[in-house]
Amino acid sequence: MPKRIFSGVQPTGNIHLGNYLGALRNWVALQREYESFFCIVNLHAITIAQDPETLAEKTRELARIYLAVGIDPEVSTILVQSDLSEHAELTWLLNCITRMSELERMTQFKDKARKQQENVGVGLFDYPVLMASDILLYQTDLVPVGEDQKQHLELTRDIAIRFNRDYGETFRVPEAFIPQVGARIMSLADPTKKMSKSDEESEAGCVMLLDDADVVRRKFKRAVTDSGTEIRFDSTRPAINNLLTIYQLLTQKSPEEIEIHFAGKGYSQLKAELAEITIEFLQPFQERVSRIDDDKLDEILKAGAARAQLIAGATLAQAKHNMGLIGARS
Ligand code: ATP
Ligand code: LTN
Repeated sequence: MPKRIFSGVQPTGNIHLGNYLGALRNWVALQREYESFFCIVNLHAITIAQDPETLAEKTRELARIYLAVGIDPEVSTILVQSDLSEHAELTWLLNCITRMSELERMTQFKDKARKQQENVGVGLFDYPVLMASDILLYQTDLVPVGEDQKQHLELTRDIAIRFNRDYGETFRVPEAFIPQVGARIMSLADPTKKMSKSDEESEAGCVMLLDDADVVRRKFKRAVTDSGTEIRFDSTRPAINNLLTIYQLLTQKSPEEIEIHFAGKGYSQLKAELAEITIEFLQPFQERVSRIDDDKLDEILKAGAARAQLIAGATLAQAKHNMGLIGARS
């Protein structure tokens, strides 16, 4: 069987440079080496209340973003999670072998639950099991994600190993693919926090892929910097390190080249250059987003769901069979 990758992004808020540099960019780079499935995880999105109309719009916008960053629908499968009932159905089976204590340990749940206060939904608690179902349904080998998803991947592996042990070999045990550089892009407004689309306070620190040039310039201009003046990669200076990491990934230059380029220059020059480099990347990308027509998008998503269903359906049937979930004989 060919090696497979699977990954997903939630169609909530606006997709930012962190999502691109930590995840999407690597999907594009890996898609020709692996059989690839890229999902718009709208069932994950509803673990926090969403406005239905906005969610539907954001789902299609995210599909356009996948295409415009370079996911090629001829070689990769793009699917919307709710188009396949297998994701929710496998979640139920896996719920029955997952422990409360495992989910209580998830740091993303703890962070998000804190923000929700008394309105923490059962879905938010169960989020990692739905994610495990996504991955295991496709017999995935590799899951390209940012650093924040590492714990969820470890849980997915534990669930797969447990299921295989208790019910016989059913799922491939996946591995996380976390990039060495860019796995955790920090907020420009607070370099101790990751760039995040659901953190409303840090909107100023989050460069969105659909931001226009002036907004991008303003956000970089206002970026927090550390004390000191030297422009060097230095993990003890998180603000400058973050700006340089973004620079490195967008220009593909080596850290040495970048340090030489900025020797004797100041922070304002770095910020100004970084803004222009980002805009150069974003403008053609945004043009591609606006050029994808609705009918073409429908066609891609329908074909994606059909292709995905073949694999997801077979895995789910096997899992049900192995668990003894058999009724009328056909
Ligand atoms: P939220 O903050 O609302 O949870 P998010 O910005 O983390 O959202 P997700 O849809 O949860 O976005 O994540 C999509 C992908 O982007 C995941 O693979 C995640 O690991 C990656 N990612 C998210 N934020 C960053 C970041 N700051 N740096 C690198 N990768 C990131
Ligand atoms: N939880 C992930 C999104 C996600 C995902 C997946 C990523 C849902 N299902 C399967 C990889 C594989 C996040 O990025 N917040």
